[in-house]
Amino acid sequence: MMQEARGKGQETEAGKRGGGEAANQRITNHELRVTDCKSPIAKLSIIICAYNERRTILDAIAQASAVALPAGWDKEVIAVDNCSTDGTREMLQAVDMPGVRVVLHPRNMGKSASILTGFREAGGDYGLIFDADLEYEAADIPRMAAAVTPGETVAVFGSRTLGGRKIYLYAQNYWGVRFLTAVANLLFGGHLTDIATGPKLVRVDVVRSLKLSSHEFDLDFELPCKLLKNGYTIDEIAINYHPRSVAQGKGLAGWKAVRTGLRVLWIYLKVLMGG
Ligand SMILES: Nc1nc2c(ncn2[C@@H]2O[C@H](COP(=O)(O)OP(=O)(O)OP(=O)(O)O)[C@@H](O)[C@H]2O)c(=O)[nH]1
Ligand SMILES: [Mg+2]
Repeated sequence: MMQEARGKGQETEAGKRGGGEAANQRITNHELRVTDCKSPIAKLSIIICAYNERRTILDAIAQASAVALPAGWDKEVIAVDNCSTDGTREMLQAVDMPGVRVVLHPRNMGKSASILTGFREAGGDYGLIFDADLEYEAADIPRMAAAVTPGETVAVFGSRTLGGRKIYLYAQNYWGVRFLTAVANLLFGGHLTDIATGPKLVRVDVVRSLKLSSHEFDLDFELPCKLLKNGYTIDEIAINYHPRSVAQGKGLAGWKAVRTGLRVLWIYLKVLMGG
């Protein structure tokens, strides 16, 4: 088992690549320097994709809605239900909060399709993918926005491994992501530390300009590959991560994780060949 996720082994110098001696402290908001942000006004669309997440969906929306972004930033929350069958859909139908929009897919169309829907609906300059299962922290959203220089920054990814951290529950997941990240860097000339991370903040117009797949989870990997292939820079900051266990519903484990890894290599090949 890997190092326990909550509260250990995380880099303190957030926003800096390869911070080296990661102190045993979790990343906290006091390091934000939110007020230092020189950004002019920009809007962030927080995209929450949900499929059978009734335990966490309302918390995820409430937390995303409550985040205080750096000065000059506006925000909206877009929740996309991918035809959940566990009550998530009904919970979302009842959501009536200012700044929150709900989109309901007529059938399960794959996680990638939910993300594409979010970016299509986005009224912001930047879109940020925030998972509904709360494996990631809403508190990291302002930190990601603070890393943006509007007009210059194209993408900021939240990394779970920046600074040498190993905040995974399962060694297989950790090494699998390390391997897939290294291969993508090699093929597409990137310097990523965590290609599979959930929180990806990307300029909306750039996402819309890329031909992205709506199949299964392909977009998670296709997006960074296509950004790099098109010459865009992806910045990273260290973020917190609380992986759920298999007992808590984690899907990516065991043979499924191996099959997923093989599929990701196939996605890389397709992007390389121009697909
Ligand atoms: N699995 C799955 N997730 C979806 C789908 N549509 C939207 N999602 C959401 O996409 C987000 C990420 O999916 P997860 O299944 O947690 O992906 P993951 O974190 O890589 O895998 P886990 O290890 O299972 O947590 C969650 O908020 C899901 O609810 C879908 O069709 N399938
Ligand atoms: Mg998850």
